[in-house]
Amino acid sequence: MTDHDIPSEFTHPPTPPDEDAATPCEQAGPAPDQQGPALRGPTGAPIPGDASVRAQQGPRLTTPQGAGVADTDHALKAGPRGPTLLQDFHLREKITHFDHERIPERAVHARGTAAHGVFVANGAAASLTRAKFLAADARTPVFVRFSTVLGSRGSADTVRDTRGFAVKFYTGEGVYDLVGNNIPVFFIQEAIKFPDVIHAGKPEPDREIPQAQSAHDTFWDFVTLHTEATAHTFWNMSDRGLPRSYRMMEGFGVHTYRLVAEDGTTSLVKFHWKPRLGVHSMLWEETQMTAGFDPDFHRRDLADAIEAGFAPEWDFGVQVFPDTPEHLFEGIDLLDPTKIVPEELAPVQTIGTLRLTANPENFFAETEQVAFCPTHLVPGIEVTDDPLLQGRLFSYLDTQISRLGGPNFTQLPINTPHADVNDLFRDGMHQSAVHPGVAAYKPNSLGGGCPYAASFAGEAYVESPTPIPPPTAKLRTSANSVGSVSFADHYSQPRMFYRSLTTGEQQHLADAFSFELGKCQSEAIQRRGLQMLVNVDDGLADYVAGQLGLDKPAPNSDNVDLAPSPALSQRHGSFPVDGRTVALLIDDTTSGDAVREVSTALEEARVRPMVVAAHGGTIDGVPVARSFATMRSVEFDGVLLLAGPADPRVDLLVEEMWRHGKAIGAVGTGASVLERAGIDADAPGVTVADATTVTGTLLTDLSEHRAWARIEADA
Ligand code: HDD
Repeated sequence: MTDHDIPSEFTHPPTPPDEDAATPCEQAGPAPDQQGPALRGPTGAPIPGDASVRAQQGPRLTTPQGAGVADTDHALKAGPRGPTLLQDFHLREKITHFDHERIPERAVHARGTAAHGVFVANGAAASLTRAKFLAADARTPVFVRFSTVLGSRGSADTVRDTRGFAVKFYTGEGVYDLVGNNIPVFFIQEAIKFPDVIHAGKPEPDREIPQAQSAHDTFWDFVTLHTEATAHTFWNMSDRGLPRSYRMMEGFGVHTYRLVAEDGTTSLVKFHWKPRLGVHSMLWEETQMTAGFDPDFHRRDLADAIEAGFAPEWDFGVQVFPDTPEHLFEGIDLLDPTKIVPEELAPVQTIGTLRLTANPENFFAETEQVAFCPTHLVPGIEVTDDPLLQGRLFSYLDTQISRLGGPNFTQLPINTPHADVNDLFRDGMHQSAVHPGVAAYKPNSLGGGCPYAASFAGEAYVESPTPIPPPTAKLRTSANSVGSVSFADHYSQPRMFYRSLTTGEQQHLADAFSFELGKCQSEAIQRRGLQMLVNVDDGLADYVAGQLGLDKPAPNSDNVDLAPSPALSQRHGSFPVDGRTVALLIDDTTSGDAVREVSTALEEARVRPMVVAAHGGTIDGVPVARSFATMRSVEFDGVLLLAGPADPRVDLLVEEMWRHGKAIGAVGTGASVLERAGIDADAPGVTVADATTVTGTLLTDLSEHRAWARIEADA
């Protein structure tokens, strides 16, 4: 074949442009709809400047070595229809890189989402700890990752599960990681049992089902045999297992930690994160619908709220206890991670505030590659002998080495400390630093003796001397190894938790047990589940036994009545409505001005209006956010009916919002939807009036989370 037989589109290289012409990219430039969003730096703050500095978005496509690529859509072939040539290094490099794009997902907490923010200390902890980031007015950049525990990376957000709440503080004294959960107790007292509880909770190994669910035999087999899991199981079955939003979730450090003050005095603390928006949960039916309608609901909710300027905030607090050798407070063993200390006995003192202000720029680089380790500590914060925490001190570094491909994961930008690093660690997989000099050892003279040891009195991390209980023997049983009977008490705190809830909350918990145990195939496991329940509360066991069609067993443990802790219920107070969404239902006759007026009032109250209509596009100049084909009630916290289009999807929207206790308002013809659905216009959380009155009432209803009085007898 000669050159003139080859069609011009296959000639290689393509015909060069004339010398004076600009490069192809400069010729074309980005189209108006291809302009990138604002640039953000590692902390999420916008970077001013030219979009061409953004990694990978320079004007010219290149190979990884920087050679220009003219055609990335066609492989080099022997003739127009011939086989592909091995010589095409761009083809091979492009596909080889793609073949290696995935890293192992986290063994637990694989599904997560994260945000950048800032932590500001109020100084209240300054007398307790020498940690400088807790001194008055200290501001520390943070990266926070929220997660579910059991599901794979691609699983739904709204499943029933514990949620991870991991905070990385980039302090001037090194990175401090507080790797906590939204539930203050844990399934096990000893880390050695972690593989057991996770193997039981993860999908069953023969068919790998169910995904991201605890409603299956292996989970209930384990927790009913291993009764120290009762407390955590109760929290999981309660509304805490179904958060409405990561923004409305409490966080807990779970373990007791030790704070060390400047003068060496120590105290024991439990860490708490309290959301300014209140603790709020979804209803079970909502979570099921959302998992199908929008499996990314929590991820989207957090990112949208931050992008819209509704930075979520949490107060950081500590419960403080005297550091005694017994580690006991009011009879509660502080080294037992299956126990809480009620806030009524030890109030939570606020020591600072966390504010999440920016979304990650790249999910993989930041959210996926972030590596938390409970061993990332700063001077002034120490671990205790809690046997669960002690095992975690080993596990996280170990897992990062296999997950992130070697020991240099701390050099990944998201993990890089904001403090000088002079560790003398060298080489290893994915080493990206170019360390100069020869003296990677101590002592040395060739490096001028550097780095010097940090001073004990100043910046060094030095464990404070604490008494070690006399080792009488190597013991494996928890109760003996920490010398406390509290470890053997598995029911008094779940009972206290249950009795601290409102009747409505208790009913949710009873229904959750009925569902989960009902999904178990083994009757023996169901019976053990009832045994667990009757040891906590007779009425609860009675209800679930009825649902399962089994007899209620007799308790095999005494019911101990601790004082209820009202702080454990979610049903109190009213809260800011920041970032809540309200559907504005309109039709083709609705005036654009009327919609804009209501939207402005909602936006001024920091609520997000979303216009819903029969079709997309615009109506009288108002852009439609959701058509009837793309909306479902679970996306909204409230609805304002500005029109009453006759459509079964509108009726369904309002019926679901009614059933879920959401705020409903109607203006003018909008009231016809309520009439069709048989909804009482005077019911709690329902308002029919003029636009101004309805908007005001809707905001009040939103601040109370739901119209509880409509859906719960005792609210
Ligand atoms: Fe864990 C991840 C929280 C006990 C072993 N854990 C992980 C994450 C959170 C927690 C929030 C996700 C961090 C992220 O977003 O990247 N884990 C807890 C809490 C525990 C706990 C609050 C008890 C109070 N964990 C625990 C034990 C062990 C582990 C007892 C092992 C002995 N956890 C891991 C892990 C993970 C992890 C396998 C998986 C991915 C990772 O560490 O980075 O090492």
